[in-house]
Amino acid sequence: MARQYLITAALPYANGYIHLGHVAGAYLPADMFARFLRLSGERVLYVCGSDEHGVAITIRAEQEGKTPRQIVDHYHHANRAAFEQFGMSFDVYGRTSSPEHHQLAQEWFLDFYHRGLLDEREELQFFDDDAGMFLPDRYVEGTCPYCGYDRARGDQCEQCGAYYNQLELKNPRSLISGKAPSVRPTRHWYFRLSQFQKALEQYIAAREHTWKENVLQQARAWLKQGLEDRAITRDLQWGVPVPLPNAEGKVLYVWFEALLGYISATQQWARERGTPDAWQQWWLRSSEHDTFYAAFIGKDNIVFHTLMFPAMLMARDGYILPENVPANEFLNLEGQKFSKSRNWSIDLQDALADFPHSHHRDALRYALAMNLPETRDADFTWSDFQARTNNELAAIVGNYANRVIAFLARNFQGRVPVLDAADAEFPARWEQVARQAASQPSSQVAATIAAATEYFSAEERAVIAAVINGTRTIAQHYHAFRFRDAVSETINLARAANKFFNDAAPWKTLTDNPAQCARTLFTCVQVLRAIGIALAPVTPNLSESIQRLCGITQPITGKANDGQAGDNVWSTIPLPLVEQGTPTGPPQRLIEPIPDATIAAQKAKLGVQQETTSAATDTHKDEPSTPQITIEEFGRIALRTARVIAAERIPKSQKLLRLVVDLGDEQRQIVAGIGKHYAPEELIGLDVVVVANLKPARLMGVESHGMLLAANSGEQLVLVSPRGPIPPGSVVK
Ligand code: B3M
Ligand code: ZN
Repeated sequence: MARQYLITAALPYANGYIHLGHVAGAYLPADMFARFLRLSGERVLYVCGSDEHGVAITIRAEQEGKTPRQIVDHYHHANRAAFEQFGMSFDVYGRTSSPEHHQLAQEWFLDFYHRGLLDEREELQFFDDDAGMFLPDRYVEGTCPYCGYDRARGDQCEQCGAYYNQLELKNPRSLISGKAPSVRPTRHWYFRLSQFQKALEQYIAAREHTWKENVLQQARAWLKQGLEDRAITRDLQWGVPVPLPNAEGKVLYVWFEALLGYISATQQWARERGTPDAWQQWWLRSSEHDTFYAAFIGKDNIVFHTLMFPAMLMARDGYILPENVPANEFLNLEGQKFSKSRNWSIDLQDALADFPHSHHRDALRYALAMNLPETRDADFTWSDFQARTNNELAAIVGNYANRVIAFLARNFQGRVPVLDAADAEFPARWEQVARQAASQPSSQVAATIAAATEYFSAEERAVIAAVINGTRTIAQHYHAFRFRDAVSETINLARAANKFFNDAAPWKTLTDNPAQCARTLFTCVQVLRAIGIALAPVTPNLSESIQRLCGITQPITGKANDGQAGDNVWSTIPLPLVEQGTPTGPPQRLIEPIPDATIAAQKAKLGVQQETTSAATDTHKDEPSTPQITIEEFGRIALRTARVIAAERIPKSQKLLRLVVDLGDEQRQIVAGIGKHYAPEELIGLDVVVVANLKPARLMGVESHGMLLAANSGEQLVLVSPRGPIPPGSVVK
C-alpha cells in the first residue's frame, strides 16, 4: 500500500487580508510539513482555499458598501497571490463560492437528509423587522444572561465565555437596525452529531499519544459535556442554498459546508489535471493508498476539525479521517493581540511589499517558524525578526556560505577541489559511514563514525556526525509537528559547519598542507549543500540560492509537484554528492542585514489610528486608556490575601472556575476566568490576592463575591500570589 500525505490548512475567510498571525497559526507550519515530506520523496497533496460564506463575509460587505460577491472575489485573489509570493506550496487553492463546491455541499446535505441524519426543527429566532431578515448570532448583541456583560454576542459571551441560545440574551438589539428584534418561528435542520459520541470518543482516544494537548483538551471537554446536535442551516441570503423545496432564504451553515471545501478543492485539483476521479485517491479509503491526513488549523477551529468534520466523514463512510490536527495557539504582535480595527496587524501583502527580496521574505518565514505558537501563544516582534535575520540567517548561514565560496573562488578557481591521490577514498569512506549510520539507531551513529578514526580527522568526524545526526533529528521533529525544533536544529547544523571551518583552518593548510586544504573545502561544500537542503522547508528561496552556490543546477526545495512521489532527497543530505571539480557560484552576500531604521519604520506603522467597525466584527475590545487616580481613590479598593480551599470547573464554560477562598475571618465563593490557564486541582492551598469589596456578580448562574488578581501578558496569564507565607485575609496595599 503506497503511503501518501494529505495536508489541509484552514480555509481563510475571504473577508480580509491574511496577516502574519494567520500565517503562523496554520499556513506556514503546513507548508513546512508539505515541503519536508516532498523532499523526503513522499506523495503529498497540500490543499487550501477561500472560505467565502457566512456572516463574516456579509458583515464585511455591509461595512465596505459592496456585495458579498465583490468582497470574496477581491480577497480570494489577494490572499491567494500573497500566499503564493510567500512560498505557500499549495497543490490547489479552491474557493467555496464555486458552483462545484455548492454542488458537493448540497449533495452531502441531501445524503444526510435522506438517510435521516438530519433533524428538522421548528424554532424561534430574532427577526429584524426593518431589515426584513432573521438575525444570525453575529448580528445580535445584548446583555449576557450569565454575567451581565452588555455587549455579549448572540451565541457566546466574550466576557465570561458562556455559550447560550440568542433568545437568552437580555435587552437584545439588532446590529443592522440597532432596534430590538422581534421573535419569529423558523425551521432549521440539525446534524445528529450526538449519534457520533461513542465513535468520536474512540477516534480521539486512539490518537491521544500523537495529538497536541491543547487539541485533546478541547475535544475532550466537548465530549465530556455530551455532544449536541448542531444546526447546519441559517436564514441568510449569501451561501449555499438549502437544496429542499420551500427552503427559500435558507443556506447551509458555513461550518458545515466550509469543511467540505477541502474535498471540493481536491476535486478541483483533479479536474484541472484531467483526472476528475483522482480526488478519490486522497479522500476515500482504499487498498492502494495509506493516507495520512493532517489538518492544520488555528486553535479557534479545533472542535470543528476534531469532532464535526470527522463525524461528517464517518457519516458518509468510506472516507479517511484526520490522523492529526496540529492546531497552533495564537500569535500576538508586539505583546498585543492582532487587531484589524486597532490597526495592530501586519498584513502579509504589506510585509511582502516592504520586503521585496526573496531572502528577506524567507527571513520572515524563518523568524515566524522559530517562534511558532505551537504549545502556547507566542509573540512576534520586529526586533526579533531583525535579530533572527541578522544574527542567525545572515551571520551563521550567509556567513558560512560566503566564506566557503569566496575561499574557493580565491584559491580553487571557483570549483570544488579535486582531492589529492592519497585522499581518493575520502568521498567513498564518507558515503560508507553515512549509509551505515542511516540504517542504525541514533545511539549507534557515534560509534560508527568513531570507528573510522584512522581515516577521518577529529574535525571531519565532528562535522560528518553533525550532518548525519542533524538530518535524522530534524526529520523526527518534522514528523512530530515540532517545527520550531526542526528549524533550530537546522541552524545548529550551520553552527557546526562554521565550527568545522574554524577548526580545520584552511587558510593555514592552504600553504602548509594543500592536500588537507583541498579535503577541507571539499567537505565544506558538501556541508553547505546539506544546510541548503535542510533549510528548504522553511526558507525555500535561500535554499535554492545555496544549492546553486554548490553548483547544483536543479535545486530541490519541496515545491508542489502535482501530488506525485519523488526522490528522497532528504536521505541524501549526509552524503558527499557534490562532485570534485564542480564549478561553484560567485561569492555573494546572501542576506542583507536589516537596518534599525527599517524596524523602526515597521513599528511606527502599528496602531496608528482606529477605524470604526461594527461590533459584530470587532473581536478585540479596546482597553479604555486608564486615567490617573488619587491615593484616596485607590484606598477604596480592599485588597486581601486569601487561600484557595476548593476549586472546580463550571459546566458549559471553558474559562470559568468556581473557587472557595479563605479570607481569614470568612470564606468566600469567587468565579474566576482562569480555566484555560489553571487546572482546579493545582489551585488548592495557593495563596492569592483578591479584591474583597467588589459588588457580587453572577457568572454562568454562579454567585461571585470578589475577584482574583492575575497578570495577563496576552501570551500568558499568571495569578498574583504573595511571595512569602502570610495569614489569609492580610491587607494588601
Ligand atoms: N474560515 C475560520 C477561520 O478562518 C474558517 C476556517 C474554515 S476551515 C474549513 O479561522
Ligand atoms: Zn457573560
